Amino acid sequence: MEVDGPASPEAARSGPPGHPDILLDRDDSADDLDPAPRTDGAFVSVILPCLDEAGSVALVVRQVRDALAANGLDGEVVVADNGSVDGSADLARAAGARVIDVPVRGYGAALSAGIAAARGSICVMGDADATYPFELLPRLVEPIARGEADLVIGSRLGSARARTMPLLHRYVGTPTITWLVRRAGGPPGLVDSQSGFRAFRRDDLLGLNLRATGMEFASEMLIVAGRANWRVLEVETGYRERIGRSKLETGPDGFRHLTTILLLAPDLGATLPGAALAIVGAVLLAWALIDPSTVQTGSPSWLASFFGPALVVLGIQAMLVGLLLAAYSPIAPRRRRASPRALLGRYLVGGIWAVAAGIIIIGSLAFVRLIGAQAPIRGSQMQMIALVLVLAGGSAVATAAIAGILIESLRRYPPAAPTTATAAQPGVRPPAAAPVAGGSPGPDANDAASADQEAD
Ligand SMILES: Nc1nc2c(ncn2[C@@H]2O[C@H](COP(=O)(O)OP(=O)(O)OP(=O)(O)O)[C@@H](O)[C@H]2O)c(=O)[nH]1
Ligand SMILES: [Mg+2]
Repeated sequence: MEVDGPASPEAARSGPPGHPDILLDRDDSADDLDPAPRTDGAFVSVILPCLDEAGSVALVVRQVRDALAANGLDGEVVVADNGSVDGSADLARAAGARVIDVPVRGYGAALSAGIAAARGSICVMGDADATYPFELLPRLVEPIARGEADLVIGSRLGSARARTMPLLHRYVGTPTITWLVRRAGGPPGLVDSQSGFRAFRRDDLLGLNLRATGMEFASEMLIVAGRANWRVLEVETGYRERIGRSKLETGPDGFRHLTTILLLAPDLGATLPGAALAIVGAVLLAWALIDPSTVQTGSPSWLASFFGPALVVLGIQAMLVGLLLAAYSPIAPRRRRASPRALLGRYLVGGIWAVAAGIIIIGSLAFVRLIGAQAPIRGSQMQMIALVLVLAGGSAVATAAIAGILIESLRRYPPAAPTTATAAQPGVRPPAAAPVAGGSPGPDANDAASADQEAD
């Protein structure tokens, strides 16, 4: 599948689509690791997004530094903080991390800025709450360094327990979002889309030009990478009980994941569900029209006479939104589709015709009664059709009008460019940091100059 937006220029080197779905053993001990990981001397930056993790961040920084040193890896720990009020930044710095203060709040914003500021050619991201086993770092880094994968994900589900992950997340939230991510273009065999333990090449990731600022960053990365044919490898790493309070808010964060998927895949989020609703509604509506007992309260077809029109109208509304989003979304999969302007024109014209047809039907019924003629056969059913036409048509006109006004206002008054460290592009020159293990940065580590804010 082709990405409409700015996919990684490195995607082409990934070769043909292929997503090896290898799950390593579920033992999260480091015993079975290669004692001398083959990483070709790459400099590794481990990015820890951090918001009020005073209870764990220093421990995690030390764990990462130990893992780097134990495996003979050159590297650094970058803590991306934005707004911690519990002294996390100072604790992280004292433990040996380079702390960057990101002006835009949110998990995704922090990670984007951290990755942009990284010195390493290879980046690993992981939480600052001591849930991820950083001693398994080589499992994530090696496939990237050897060029065997573009993205390695440490999967948690195999060993997740009720105490480490709420059952709602384990059995409902994560599988549902993972299914949607796969359907929206993410890696086909993906199991754990919500793991925050991942490794990739810094420049490849920045080339994806991710925009999400919150937790939905996790889904966006997978969908955009999947569409760019990244080779994604999932390895079982396990998941530990968290230290401190979780920052994940099930409702709002789940909603942000869903809206991200809707933006990236409007067909999946709106057009197809809308079409399904409209078809079910049309069947019910047909039943209600055929069955003469429709208007008798309590009869089965009476229910059909309510749900039929309702589902048809709601389904059409969802389809209209999906088609419009697909037409305007710079990131939705490219396919043959009408130009946005032509589509709005069709909505307007089609909507006006539908409203007019509804008014003609209802007007005819009223006229017949007015001249005292016998009530038309199936008058109530015809009234129902008129109502559906007016509502669906009015919906199309309203959608076109709102979208048209919004688009025109954005054209005339474009929003100011964000002043954010997340506006990261390949080539950003990050600040220097003391290497953790070994003396020199990797061959492709960037120079020291940087526009990023480094809190001292
Ligand atoms: N800088 C920054 N970091 C954040 C923000 N929200 C969360 N984080 C960090 O991102 C990591 C992931 O957040 P968590 O609260 O652990 O979310 P989670 O891992 O999905 O949920 P748990 O399984 O409960 O840990 C943690 O290290 C947080 O401190 C934020 O707004 N800004
Ligand atoms: Mg966590």
